[in-house]
Amino acid sequence: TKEDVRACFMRNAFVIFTVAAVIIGIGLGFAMRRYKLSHREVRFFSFPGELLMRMLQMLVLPLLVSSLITGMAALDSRASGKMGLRAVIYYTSTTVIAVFIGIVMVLVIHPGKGSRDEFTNQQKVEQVSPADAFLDLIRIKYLSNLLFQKHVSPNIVEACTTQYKTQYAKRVIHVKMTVNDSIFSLNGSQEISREELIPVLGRVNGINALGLVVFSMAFGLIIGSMREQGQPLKDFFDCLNEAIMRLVAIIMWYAPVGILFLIAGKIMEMDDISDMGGQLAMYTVTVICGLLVHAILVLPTLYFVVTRKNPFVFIGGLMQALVTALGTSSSSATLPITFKCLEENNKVDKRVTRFVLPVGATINMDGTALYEALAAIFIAQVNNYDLNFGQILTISITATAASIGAAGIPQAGLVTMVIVLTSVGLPTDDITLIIAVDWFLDRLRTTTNVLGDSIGAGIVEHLSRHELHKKDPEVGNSVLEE
Ligand code: DAS
Repeated sequence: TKEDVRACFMRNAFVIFTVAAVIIGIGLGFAMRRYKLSHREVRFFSFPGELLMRMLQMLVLPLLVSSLITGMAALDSRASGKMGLRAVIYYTSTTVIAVFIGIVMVLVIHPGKGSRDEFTNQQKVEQVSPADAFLDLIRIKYLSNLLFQKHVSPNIVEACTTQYKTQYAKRVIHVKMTVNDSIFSLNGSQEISREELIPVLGRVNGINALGLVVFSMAFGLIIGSMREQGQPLKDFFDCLNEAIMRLVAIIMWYAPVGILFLIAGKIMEMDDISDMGGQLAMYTVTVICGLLVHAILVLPTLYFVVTRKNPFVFIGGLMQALVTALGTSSSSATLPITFKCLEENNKVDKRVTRFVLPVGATINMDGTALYEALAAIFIAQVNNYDLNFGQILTISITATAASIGAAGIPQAGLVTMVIVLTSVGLPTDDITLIIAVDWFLDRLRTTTNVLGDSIGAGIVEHLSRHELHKKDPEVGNSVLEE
């Protein structure tokens, strides 16, 4: 029908625009590198990208709450229980497989060959403004503080109070950070008060989605059990969800522009690939290989085995979300577009997406789990520290836990890696050794995370098809069935 043709054109147009935006963004970024803009000028240049991030992040909270509540209210507790169990089994198994792939890759390729001296001796150091150094410091410290350990872990403080310099960040930061009164002094002179710190904190503060997810699920189940009495609330949240999805439809037109500037801005700030040391280059290749094996081989195979459908057609419908994840490096910010792609392009039942996606985006991070296990073993290799089987097993468990603990915001996986390193006694300040390439690898693991969540929705929907199509006489027509 005319409607189908229009929908098909729109979907393909979006994909073409977004992929074109990535290509133009990369080209523009490399073209602008010759002007060597300062950090501030780059921030100004990539403002259209920052705008997209903020628009998407603004939608995440209301979308997460309304979709979970309507999703849970539409299912009776028996159906949601079965669906939830299937989702948890999927999340656990794919995360464990991802960790296994990460460990095998890093042990086989062994990117940390060579010595730490060789690694650290290749460093080139250049002074940066205290404000930029301070933002670096906050990103590392406060992400760990807000996301995981309810206090600034001393190891991390140690990492930044000693002079730390990495091959690519070219930053020498002398920082004295006193934890109690939260006064930071940079280079021994400048005092930065807590008042100045709050806006920066707000910026890096991830959405504590885990708590929100649990509340919304409980609340949705309760109003679902209230039957007619809860109908007004169900209708309200369903209407709120519908309104937000319409807002997402408008933002999606702007997404290619935002992604273009996000990628261009990052390329402009990127350090010269040419002087990347051999070990860091091999580490980057190892992570990319691991993520590709998981994203191109494991997840599509799992989807095909369970649903007997062509996984690449399903993935084709997700392109807009995958590219947004690549551009924003935040699975939470990508969530609105993931919803749109699954419900409109892949026609996944809304009672599944609204239940599975918000939970998945928060706790199911295959890319992050693979990355943290791999990076921890790489750091051990750089330190010529041989891990025994028990330690590798510990890394597997803590990398899985760390990926659950990481929020869907940029570089969360870098920060929760503190748990993994601490669990096997590795120096957590060695996180600074891999910061230089993290902005790029974060994009790839975020894309893998979003792919894992989306494939999970497709698999759970297929496994729950009986519950979804069976009318439960008590529940009657679910509010979501159109
Ligand atoms: N950027 C995180 C996400 O949004 C993943 C990570 O940091 O590992 O999924």
